[in-house]
Amino acid sequence: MRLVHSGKIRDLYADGQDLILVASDKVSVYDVVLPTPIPDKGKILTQLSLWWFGRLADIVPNHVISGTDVPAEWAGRAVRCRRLEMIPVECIARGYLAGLGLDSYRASGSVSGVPLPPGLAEGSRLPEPVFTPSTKATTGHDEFMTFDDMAAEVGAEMAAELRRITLEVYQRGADLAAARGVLIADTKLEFGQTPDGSLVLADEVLTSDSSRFWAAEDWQPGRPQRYLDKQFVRDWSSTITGWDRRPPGPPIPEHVVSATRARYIEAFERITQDRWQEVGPCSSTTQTS
Ligand code: PZK
Repeated sequence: MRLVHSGKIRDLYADGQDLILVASDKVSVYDVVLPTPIPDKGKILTQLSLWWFGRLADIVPNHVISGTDVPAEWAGRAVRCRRLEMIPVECIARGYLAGLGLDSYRASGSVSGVPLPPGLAEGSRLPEPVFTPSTKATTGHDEFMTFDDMAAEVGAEMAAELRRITLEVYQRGADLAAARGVLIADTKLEFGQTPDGSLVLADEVLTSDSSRFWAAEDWQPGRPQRYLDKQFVRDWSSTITGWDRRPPGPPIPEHVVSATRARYIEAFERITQDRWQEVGPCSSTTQTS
């Protein structure tokens, strides 16, 4: 299989007309990939993404061909998908204030040109979810663009359709997850087009790598929120003196790895209300205690 794109965490392969998206167990903090994997992370996020695609299919078609018809070595962590013409904009919806959205609010009172009310704090819930598209930077960090910037790039009709679908996907996902104890502060969606021009939801959806997941019971505006997944890695890494947050990062100790793996599983189980079960080439013959 031909590697067509290698990301920090995931890889994209071509298989005939199709693409195979493969999620690794790598984890990043402060944008640096650490040398120690979190066992099963790629499988957990892939299975969660597949679960969401099914839950969202009445809103928008998606690129998934199969979550099982993939090479055995990648079973559970790979998705066979349709090759699309990708839209060159990150479609982001935010329901809470964090990250670059918070930075932009502090600097200008707005995000992507959308004015927000005064007095919001880090972690505040927004009066209503906002669409904050950003450029797909080839180098460095993505930058917010206004709706008009986006319309100039993809056309006014397409921009309006992407905003509508993005907010609908976020609203559905955030409502469902919140009822199950997970706040989805924001999420990034990627779309592509089929040869006939219709829009298709691509990439991964509503995972903790494409979104901010917070445990609902710990949410408290006015401070940095605790992530439901990699908080242990962040907390531990902040105690490493002599790491300047540039690559290579330090190896993660075993107790942090296992606690972090448990949090990924907890997010999966809370949201899907299903038990995490290893999916793999021989899960039926894997020994369980
Ligand atoms: C596509 N990416 C981002 C994701 C990487 C890079 N269905 C599709 N058709 C065409 N292109 C893409 C997709 C999807 N999804 C996605 N870049 C291109 C990406 C994961 C790993 F290395």
